[in-house]
Amino acid sequence: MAVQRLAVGAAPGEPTLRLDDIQGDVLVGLQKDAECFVFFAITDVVVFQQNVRDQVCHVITSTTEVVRREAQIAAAKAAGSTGRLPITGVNLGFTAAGLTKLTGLNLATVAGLDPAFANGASTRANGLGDDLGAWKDPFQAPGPDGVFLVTARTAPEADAAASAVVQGLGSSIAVVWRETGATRPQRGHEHFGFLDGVSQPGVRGLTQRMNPANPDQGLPGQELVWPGEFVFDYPGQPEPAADGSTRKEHQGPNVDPPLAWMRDGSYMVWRRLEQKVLAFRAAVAAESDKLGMDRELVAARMVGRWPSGAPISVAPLQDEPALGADPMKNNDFDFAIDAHQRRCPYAAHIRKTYPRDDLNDAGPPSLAGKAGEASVQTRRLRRAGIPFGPELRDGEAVGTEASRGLMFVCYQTSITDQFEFVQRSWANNPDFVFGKQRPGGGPVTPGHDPIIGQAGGARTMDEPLPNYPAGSLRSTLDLTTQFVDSTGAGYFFMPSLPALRSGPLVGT
Ligand code: N7H
Repeated sequence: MAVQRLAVGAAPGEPTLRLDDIQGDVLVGLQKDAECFVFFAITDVVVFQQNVRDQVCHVITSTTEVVRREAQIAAAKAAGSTGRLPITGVNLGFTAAGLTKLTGLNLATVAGLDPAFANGASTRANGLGDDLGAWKDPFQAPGPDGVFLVTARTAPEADAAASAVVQGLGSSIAVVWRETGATRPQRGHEHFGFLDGVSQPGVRGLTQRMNPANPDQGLPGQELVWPGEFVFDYPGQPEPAADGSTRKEHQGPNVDPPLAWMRDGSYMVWRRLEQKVLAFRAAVAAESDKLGMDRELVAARMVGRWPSGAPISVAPLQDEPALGADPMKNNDFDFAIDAHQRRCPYAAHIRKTYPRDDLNDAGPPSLAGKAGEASVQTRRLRRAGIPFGPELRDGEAVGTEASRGLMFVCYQTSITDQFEFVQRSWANNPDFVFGKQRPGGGPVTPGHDPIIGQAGGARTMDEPLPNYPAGSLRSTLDLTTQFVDSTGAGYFFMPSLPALRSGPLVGT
């Protein structure tokens, strides 16, 4: 969670966030080394609502509490403690089906409700390239009504805390799926071996400014985003002016909650993404042999970072662990300076999912990437996933690998315009980033995001071979399989704490 320094309290011209009311996972993240997700169906609405009011509400972890815990952890570390504090966190979300049961509303008639959320994850799966047939039964339509997120410092502690919450709800719910993830022995690294959680959008009103050279950033390179992109009833990003320019420090229109009680809530995307580690390694080995490249370099070119987290845009040829570990440096780069993907391929995972100033401008050349970047900032996600499944064991082989991967979580105020847009229009789209030229002229087709891009078959990525610092050798990464497969997903709404205490959601 060193991804942002917190400075609660609004800077002049920025909104004051109602941190007591926003659930803790949304803007900061529940502290965790383990997390149990409990998906449930509501079987008795009235009893469930009463139990939420009486028993669950007061155990939901707010953002204020998460911020307090961050300070507590920092103080313990400063005092030389290396152990983990015995902290548990609980958050709660509902699908559209769950909200319909609780409120009796016909969500189809609610103006402004995100269509992706209203229709549910399973109905959107095809459009994202998911293989619905591979999804676990509980996530097939109609899917669960809600989910508890229960975090702790160990898996047994998360499991025990989750069981206590479930017990408190008695027979008003039926658990349909329950799964616990945990940080890997190589802490913070996902199953392909890369440090995760390095880059997050900063949030105006919450993230401390650490870059004296740029008041629109938290840590150097971490753009500050208006909170309405993640939580309802705050200003969102500014809209571009007629010439395509924007003033980042000017707030955009308020992101109104579609229903009054959705104020201070956020949409959460949950995806159970299996990672085929052996298939990934086999593809990296075959492609590096073909290209005469070092394996680690090929894998780093696919991700856009080295295993340590060091960005290849800054360290193009070899890992620099000190760079990866330094939050003042590991996001301090842009892509427009790398016009011919010599340092980082256009389709590398981090360049596809957050192209920074890479988008071609609609505006005048003098804006140099800035207008494009303004639209990129409306596609940001606050990520909060956790790995699941065992470590790789001897005897596993391609095709018979154990189920392991990432339970991907992200927060936003529009699943359609944020998560789905990034997955569908960027990661899965071989033409994105559009309009790039080869060094000697001629168009570039960047290819798929080689980590999460879904094409239902063969995928390619342009220019795995670095032409750094100059050169124009053409190369293509050919991928015959996907290494990341969705095996379930859900779209949830995370209500504010006041909405869980009283109001139509809980029958008062
Ligand atoms: Fe990604 N990986 O291990 O390769 N991701 N991701 N992701 N991802 C990131 O910056 C990974 C997934 C984003 O701001 C890093 O935290 C894996 C989905 C975004 O520079 C690594 C899976 C989506 C960023 C991985 C997976 C995204 C990001 C670098 C699935 C959204 C920030 C560390 C199993 C559609 C980009 C870091 C930025 C970073 C990996 C899923 C999006 C190492 C294995 C589904 C926005």
